[in-house]
Amino acid sequence: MAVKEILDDILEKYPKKVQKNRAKHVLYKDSTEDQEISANTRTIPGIITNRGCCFAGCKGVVLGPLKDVVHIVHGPVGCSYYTWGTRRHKGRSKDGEDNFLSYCFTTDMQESDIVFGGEKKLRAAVKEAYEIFKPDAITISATCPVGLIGDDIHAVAKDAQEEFGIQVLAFDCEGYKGVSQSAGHHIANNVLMRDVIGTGEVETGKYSINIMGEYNIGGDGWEISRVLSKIGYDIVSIMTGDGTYKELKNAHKADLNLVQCHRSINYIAEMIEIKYGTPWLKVNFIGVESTIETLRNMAKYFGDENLIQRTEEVIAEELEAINQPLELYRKMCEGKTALLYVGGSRAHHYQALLSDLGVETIMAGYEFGHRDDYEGRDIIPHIKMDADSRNIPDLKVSKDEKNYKLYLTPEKLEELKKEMPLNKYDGLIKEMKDGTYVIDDLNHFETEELLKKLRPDLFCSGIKDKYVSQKMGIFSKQLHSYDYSGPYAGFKGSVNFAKDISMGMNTPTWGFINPPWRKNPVLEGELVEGVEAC
Ligand code: CFM
Repeated sequence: MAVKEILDDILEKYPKKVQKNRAKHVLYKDSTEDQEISANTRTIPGIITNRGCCFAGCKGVVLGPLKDVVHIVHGPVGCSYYTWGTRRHKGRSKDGEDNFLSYCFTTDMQESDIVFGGEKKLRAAVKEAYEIFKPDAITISATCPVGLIGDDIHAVAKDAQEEFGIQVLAFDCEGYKGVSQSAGHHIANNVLMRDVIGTGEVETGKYSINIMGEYNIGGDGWEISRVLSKIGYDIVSIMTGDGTYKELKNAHKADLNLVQCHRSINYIAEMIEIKYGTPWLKVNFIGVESTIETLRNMAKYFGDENLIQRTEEVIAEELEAINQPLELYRKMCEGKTALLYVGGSRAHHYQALLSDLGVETIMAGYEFGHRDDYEGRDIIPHIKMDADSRNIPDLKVSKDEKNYKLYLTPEKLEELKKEMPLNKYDGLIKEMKDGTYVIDDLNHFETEELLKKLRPDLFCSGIKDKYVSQKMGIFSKQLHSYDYSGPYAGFKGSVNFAKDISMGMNTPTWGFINPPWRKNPVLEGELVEGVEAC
């Protein structure tokens, strides 16, 4: 079904210049060749892209879920609203703890602020927020106009910090800075690394871990935490889903860092190891088999017989609870095909879960993944610094003599590296079978072409292209928001996902879709099977 000519045919429809550019971002998997892909470059102007912006990556993705912090957006109200409820930041607080997730804070910049400057308004907003909510910390995120007119958000933050005696952190994350969300992740994470992590003094328990790159979409973080707590892990902090500023301050105390979304956080995991000695393990809690492998690797890292045994007990218990429903849904999913196009890591992670269900991924791509997300971590020294990387201030860290500690000897660590993904990850390309497609920064034109030509049973993507697909009669499951469902992580999450996609792919509704373009004689040969043209 998948043939290379399909890609060539799509590229041929572009003007010559665009064709040359896009050819570097698409790939037909062939394991007999050393394949390279171009990634993390700016979108061609005029193309309808699915990407978000730098501000969305900073405020919307990394900072937003921290529930005990007031996050002020300095900019027009739309920017604040867009990064507030849409990503479904879920956070529960214990009695007496702050939770500001239900509030949307903004300076609501107007034209006059753009002309005369918005600093005064920002100062007033920070003061008002402090006086009403008395949070432990406030963040200020800059949007495009702030950078263009040059408001000094750092001066405002510094003054407020002195006046109110709490941390006020400012982020230069204007939307246009860098390629899509991944630049924003980096800007947010660097400040958290520099000013927050390492400032706490809480004592940690046995088997202490941080869960990094987990944002609790649809409650994924809760499901992961449930299983880890059941085994006996002490979760020091989650960065940042259902996370808190208070816990994040102690992140340097853990004995192991788990990295779920490596795109958004691999460099911080690396910095924590340099500064505090904590190694990181690449984990994947999406999929039953991958969750089991992750749990076994974790137990092996700590090397405690009781923990290893407890891990096996919990795996057995969890499997017993899900095996029957999963088997039922597997029968409904077996043999189906999927296209995956999501931000920077889910197009990779969800292949594990789909494969558990017998669904084959025939195309996968990232909105803003870097070459290492596609080709594996070994490629990092060979990636040229692009112009956009210069927008992200380079943070250098060194050993913190007071807090540096090693859980394992360097020799033991090296030995374990041969057995598990410690401080490394393989890219998406290795995961894909020969004859499948890998496409970076897929745009709307290519999406439509691929859907028509490949006719998958499932298209996993986001809101911007969900209905393009469904109007063609192809079920689409949003992997960003989960279409208000979830959790999809861990054991129980796998059943939720299996149920949702089984229902979605098998509903007879698709047979009733009769879109107007079917009248078009050019497309008539490309009808979804079993549907009459109108
Ligand atoms: Fe990481 Fe994410 Fe993703 Fe990402 Fe995102 Fe998201 Fe995503 Mo939407 S942090 S890279 S910027 S896993 S919001 S929780 S689903 S694009 S694939």
